[in-house]
Amino acid sequence: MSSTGHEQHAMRRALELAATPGVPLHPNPRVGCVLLAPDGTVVAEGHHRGAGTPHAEADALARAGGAARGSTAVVTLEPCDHTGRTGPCSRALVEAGVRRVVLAQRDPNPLAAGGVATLRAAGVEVETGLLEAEARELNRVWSFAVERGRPFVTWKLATTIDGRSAAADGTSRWVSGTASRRDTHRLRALADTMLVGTGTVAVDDPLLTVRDAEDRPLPRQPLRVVMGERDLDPRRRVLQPVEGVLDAPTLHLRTRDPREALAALAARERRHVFLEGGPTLAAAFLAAGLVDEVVAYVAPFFLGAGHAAVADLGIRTISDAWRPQVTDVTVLEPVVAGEQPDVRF
Ligand code: AOF
Ligand code: ZN
Repeated sequence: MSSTGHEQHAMRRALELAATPGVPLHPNPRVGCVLLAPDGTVVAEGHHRGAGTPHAEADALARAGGAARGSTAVVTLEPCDHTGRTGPCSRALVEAGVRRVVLAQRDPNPLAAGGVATLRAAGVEVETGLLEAEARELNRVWSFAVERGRPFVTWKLATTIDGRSAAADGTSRWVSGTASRRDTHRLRALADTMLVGTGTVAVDDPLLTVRDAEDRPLPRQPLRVVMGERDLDPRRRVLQPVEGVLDAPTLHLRTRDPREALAALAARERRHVFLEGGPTLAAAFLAAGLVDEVVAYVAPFFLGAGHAAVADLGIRTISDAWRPQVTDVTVLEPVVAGEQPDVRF
């Protein structure tokens, strides 16, 4: 039997619940669940609120109480089959007397997958793949990270039109304007890890926090990670605690190898690295094929000299260029007509 109209409607609602604002993005996926009575009416709704809290199914079952018996659970992810921070949802659904389960995305996490088999073995009818593409998109980065066993890497750079990230004297603050700085903080907040190299810490002394428009740190901060063999000066700002924010201390990974660094971060359940490193670190990740997304801020200036955003990648001919696919171009600062020559991007 394929899904009913009620179930399709419920899955759209479950996707909405999963995307409830304020739910932490990582290390767990966003998941929503709707329990339907046999006549298609809603018995209860639930969603996951972050690692360590009940899963979406358990949340909905708790709200439904005895009314869950005989219901259909419509859930955006395959019910888990493992005891992690909480118990297996497959067993909880069976014990609550749920008769049928309709799910969107199979669980790509090998530690938790297997719910479908357990449910079917217990006589529960299971339908998979309803609105699967939407569910996958909702947890795009999480799915990537658990499938590959390493975090997704977003590389952010800010350059002039001629590809300079700083002037010859090292000054760089003006390269990214107010709008791009704000946009950077918006994107940092989506990641669970900020990564730079020891060189950037020595030269730029960044804070690597997520801040609001008034420059105040937000309550939830990504883990700050510095990679490289060099010792760090304990006075650097990245090593100082963030006032008013409880957070893990900055992690210093004494490795040069991006693959090793990502493995160490995967072991800490990190799903999304925001790479703001200097040219050496960027080149190392690019050369290793470990950049999954690029966010490039291009400031409408020319320098003609100065520092490059990325070090030598060994590319000597145009056909060997690294060519990521362009998916979005946005003008962040208003375009003002003036006396200067026009630039068209
Ligand atoms: C969630 N929320 O609603 C569902 C999940 O460590 P645990 O016990 O929180 O388990 C996390 C895993 O459980 C997660 O990676 C995913 O594979 C599976 N299902 N997780 O966080 C949920 N249904
Ligand atoms: Zn679960």
